[in-house]
Amino acid sequence: MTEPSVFTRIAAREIPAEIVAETDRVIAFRDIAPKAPLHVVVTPKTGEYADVVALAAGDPGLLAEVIDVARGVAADHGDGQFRLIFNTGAGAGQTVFHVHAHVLAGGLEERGLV
Ligand code: DGP
Repeated sequence: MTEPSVFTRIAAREIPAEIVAETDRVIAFRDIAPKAPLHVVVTPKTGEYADVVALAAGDPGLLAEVIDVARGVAADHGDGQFRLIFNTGAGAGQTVFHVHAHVLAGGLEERGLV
């Protein structure tokens, strides 16, 4: 059996995080190293899908739920506009192989993110 990922452990409340939204299957928490005033990780609570390509193929409804939670976070904590990033593969900067979206909002232009 593989070790639970850091995100599975956050969802299980084994590792503390600033949780900002949650559904039965999805959790959203502030990134530990924020790249923008609003930087939230949105992820399924369980880690069977390593990346967004696997999630889209295996459970598109869960992917839609991740995106809807991201929408809600951006609406509740900003003006509803946001950048959504799924790093896919180590060469693209993915470090946690438990699919997750980065929600970035606020000050994106100043940071060269748009
Ligand atoms: P990625 O590079 O796309 O795999 O993004 C992983 C993100 O997860 C990275 O921006 C930092 C964040 N992260 C990793 N470990 C923790 C943690 O223990 N707590 C929180 N809040 N975020 C974490």
